Amino acid sequence: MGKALDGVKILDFTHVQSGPTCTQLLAWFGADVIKVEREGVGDITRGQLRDVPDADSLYFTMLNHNKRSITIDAKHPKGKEVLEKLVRECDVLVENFAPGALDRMGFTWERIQELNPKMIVASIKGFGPGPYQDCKVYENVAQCAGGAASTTGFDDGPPLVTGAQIGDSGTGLHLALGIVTALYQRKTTGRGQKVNAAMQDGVLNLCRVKLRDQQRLDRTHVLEEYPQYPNGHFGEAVPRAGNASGGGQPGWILKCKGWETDPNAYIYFITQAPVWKQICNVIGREEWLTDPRYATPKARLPHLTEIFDEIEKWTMTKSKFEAMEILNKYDIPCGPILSMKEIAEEPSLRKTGTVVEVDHPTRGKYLTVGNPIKLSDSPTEVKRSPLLGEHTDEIMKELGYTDAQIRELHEAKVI
Ligand code: CAO
Repeated sequence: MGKALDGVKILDFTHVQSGPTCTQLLAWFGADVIKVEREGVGDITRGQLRDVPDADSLYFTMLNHNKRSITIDAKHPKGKEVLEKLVRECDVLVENFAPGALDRMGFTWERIQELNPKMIVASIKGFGPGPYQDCKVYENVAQCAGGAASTTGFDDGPPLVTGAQIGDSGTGLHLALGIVTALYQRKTTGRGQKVNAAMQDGVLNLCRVKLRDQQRLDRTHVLEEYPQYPNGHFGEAVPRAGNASGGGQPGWILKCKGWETDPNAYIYFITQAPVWKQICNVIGREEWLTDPRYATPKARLPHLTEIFDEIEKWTMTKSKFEAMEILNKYDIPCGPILSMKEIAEEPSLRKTGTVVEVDHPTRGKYLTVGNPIKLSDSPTEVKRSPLLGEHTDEIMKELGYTDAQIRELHEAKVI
């Protein structure tokens, strides 16, 4: 079966996590992704956090599936010639260098347009135009500057970053959508365009509901679904809401049987209004149904802590999976706190290709997260990441270089 992006050629100048996430997605949808790496060095993540000596790290392998690797010294005149050929051949150039690095290499937007007016140039930077536009940025900087850290954690603790890589992988996902949109628009305009995704913007987009709450707080000086209500203090900015659900359906993380020794024996419990009756019945608090302090969602808001304490008395008598089974029967929305170990071993995730085992020539078998987006006509087959420069000769031949020229460029360490 063909793939959705068959025929699309990507010149992949990305490194570390944000850009590689984007191009990996495009590769999974069938694009030919040619990853350009520095001769002899490669993407810095190949050697970072290694668990197998001399083998590409999981950091690298898990972000660079289904790509081809070519090594080129982009600052050598002969290397630039190779790159110019690639610019002419490809549909999209994706990069996440520090601000200005691509220009310093000589590949300005104007130069790329001269070489290939149809080329789409997609970039991730830490910040958009403004006071921080020249800054180098990593994941947690973006989480802090995008509003995630100030709104994550507990009221009495410091700002917290989250384990979800919303700055890197989140922005990569945003950029991928920008690229396919630009490819679609090119069908009618015949022209390429610039696609920019700033990590601060990507994080803020994912924190949209907190900007919603900021404006509600400005107007009403209170956020009734936050744990600070009714006894705590609201300042000028949206506070950290602990494990509150952040929506119109109050929720919290509750202990389950075994919590004393298992750090993940917890369940997320949502007191959705339509199933309030079922919740009261399950935990044996039928009197709440008629008590005016608990009868309506609005009346319950000042009592949420007490309500969750009562529900927790029930969840503590069940394992998280037993609680799930009982609550699901009544359509009560809840979710077990799953450890990475449990996720890695979950058979249903293996079955859907969300968790995939891949074999690699130097590191052996490892698990990775497959494509989370499933297209019925373009199924994803996860192929191992390339070794450094594995496809250099193959790609050079496709560009029309002879064996003798390729040998010469190898000897000069240009490729
Ligand atoms: N041949 C020759 N030179 C190459 C090359 C190649 N194939 N590939 C890269 N280089 C050069 C670049 O041209 C650059 O040179 P100059 O500084 O002289 O212009 C140099 O390598 C370093 O590139 P960099 O500044 O992008 O890399 P860094 O490790 O110093 O910074 C990072 C990394 C991620 C902080 C920075 O790239 C960045 O801010 N990127 C944008 C935001 C982003 O994507 N961050 C998320 C990263 S994932 O957590």
